[in-house]
Amino acid sequence: MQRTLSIVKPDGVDKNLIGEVIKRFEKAGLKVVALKMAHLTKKQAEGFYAVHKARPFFDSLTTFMCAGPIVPMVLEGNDAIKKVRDIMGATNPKDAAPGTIRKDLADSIESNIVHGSDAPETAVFEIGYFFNATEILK
Ligand code: IDP
Ligand code: MG
Repeated sequence: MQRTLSIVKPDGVDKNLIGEVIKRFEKAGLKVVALKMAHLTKKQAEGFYAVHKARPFFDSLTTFMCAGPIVPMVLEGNDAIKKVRDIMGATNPKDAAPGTIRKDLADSIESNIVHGSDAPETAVFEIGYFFNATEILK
């Protein structure tokens, strides 16, 4: 069993795709064990994406991530981190495989609908960024 953090990004919420994203995760056998809606400040978005601080797209990405509400969630299941990444597709929708969220629904490399943790250590940090232990189902 593994846990990972996913987020429906502001573009996904704006396009009424919260249900569509969750449906794809649930269909793959992943369990939603925590879920909320949030609207990040610029500082909070910068803290979440701190690993990308040196990247040229950091300011644009963090501005985008606080432009509207988001839906962070914790997903649990076998190999959850990889499963979520596979369902999301490549960062750039142009490179994403058919049938993935980003290929089917995303507009651009930045506005790509969904986030998913990329490793066990990042999952722990990212889950803790949004949820207390008491907010996650046992
Ligand atoms: P990931 O979300 O597929 O893990 P990362 O490389 O971790 O991709 O980048 C985090 C987020 O930053 C991406 O999901 C996307 O929103 C944005 N991003 C990544 N690369 C670029 C870029 O080259 N231009 C603009 N935004 C980018
Ligand atoms: Mg990433």
